[in-house]
Amino acid sequence: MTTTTNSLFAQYALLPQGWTADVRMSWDAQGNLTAVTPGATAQAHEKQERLVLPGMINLHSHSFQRALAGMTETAGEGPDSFWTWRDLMYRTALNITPEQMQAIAAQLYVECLRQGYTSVCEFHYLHRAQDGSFYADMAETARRVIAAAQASGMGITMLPVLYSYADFGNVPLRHDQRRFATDAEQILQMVALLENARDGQTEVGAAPHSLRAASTQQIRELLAALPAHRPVHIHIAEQQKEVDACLASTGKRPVELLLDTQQIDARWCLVHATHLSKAELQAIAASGAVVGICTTTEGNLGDGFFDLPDYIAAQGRFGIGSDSHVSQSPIEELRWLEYGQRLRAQQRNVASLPGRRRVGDFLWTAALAGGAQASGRAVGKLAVGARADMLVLDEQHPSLCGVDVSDILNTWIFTGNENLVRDVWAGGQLLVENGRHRNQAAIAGSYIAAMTALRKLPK
Ligand code: NGQ
Ligand code: ZN
Repeated sequence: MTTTTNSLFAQYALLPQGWTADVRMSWDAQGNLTAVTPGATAQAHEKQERLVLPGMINLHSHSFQRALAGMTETAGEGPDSFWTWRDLMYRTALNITPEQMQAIAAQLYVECLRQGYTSVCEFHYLHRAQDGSFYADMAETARRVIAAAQASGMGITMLPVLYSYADFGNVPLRHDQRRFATDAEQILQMVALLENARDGQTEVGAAPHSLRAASTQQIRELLAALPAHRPVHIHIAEQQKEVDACLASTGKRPVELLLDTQQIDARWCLVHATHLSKAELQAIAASGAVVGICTTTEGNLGDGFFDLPDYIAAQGRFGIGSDSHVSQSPIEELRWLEYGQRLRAQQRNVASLPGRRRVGDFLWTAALAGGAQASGRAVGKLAVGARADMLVLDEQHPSLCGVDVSDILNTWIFTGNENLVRDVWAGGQLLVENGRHRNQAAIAGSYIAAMTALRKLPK
């Protein structure tokens, strides 16, 4: 097999040890970095950039919900809540065809790539047809979402979701949850069906939806047969009502119950984990699991604040996700993560530790590490063996022009609303150049057609 080598020279690259001068990155035909060499000399023939950093991981996405963004912001009879939003979300979920799912996901991934995400973890639970039966291929819709990732160039961790119950105590699913219905064996079948989709850009894990939707026994069954090292994600403790229902049904809080009944370790991503006792927070940090914080969606749905200061002090790992896609920007996610904490504590510069005082750098690098771990893929760092996932910032933009490299992340994350990502590489492919994605027109065309059809349906 012939291996072509590609390379990029960066005047400054964000390496694991920090911003580093004169770095040449080379990668092979599979899109994996084969050399990362600081202190190099640029060659006349090679592509040269000023500011290069690893692409961000979006560790929690329900791509179909992109179709709903902006459509749930009108007050009902009230009071509106996460639960009333969920009813509206289910209505959209019931209407979407597999083709539309693919078109919507591709558009979302293009938007995310252009803003600096190069990987996504897709928490995928829309498995069945509108009538509640499986498609001829049980993994039909998961394949559609993977196809969307491929068309956009986004790296993906597909997480087929185990979803059996409507609430604690094995309450049967509601009629409007029929497209989600799966048991552990069916999820394992899907994982097996998707085995041949796995490559450098695609991984497959699994996700019990929540302790509301999957029983302790089912989660054990799933974990016992899932191939080792595959990521496992779960929604947990996102709403106070969920904590109360869990206590009423089991006598334990959700995270407490999870920790008591499953082996929680570094393969796990606990999505939201908003409502934690001090002991639960310490236990998650000690477990090595990643918390998936989805600030813009948590804000949109009124979930509450994650206790970031105590978690950071306990060396807890976290990453970010855009979840319902009210935002496709990692900058907005990280900015509001920090701002939420400032508003809550009436303090400044919360996301920091001794020796890691630059808040923007702390947030970006912590979210890279946590996101990479949650994705189960070799991403999130410019190092040999990792994917060649790189962002080039627009160093000519007035916000960044002349800014010392050590202030770049703070400036980017806390200044203005223009997109400062100029070029994006994922798996060694140049996908976004001068802000434009190479397939954006065709993908937007399919998205608009899908949305036009969906909007014509009776509400
Ligand atoms: C989510 N909502 O998708 O992450 C959940 C919905 C459900 C948030 N709290 C979970 N962001 O479908 O019940
Ligand atoms: Zn979610």
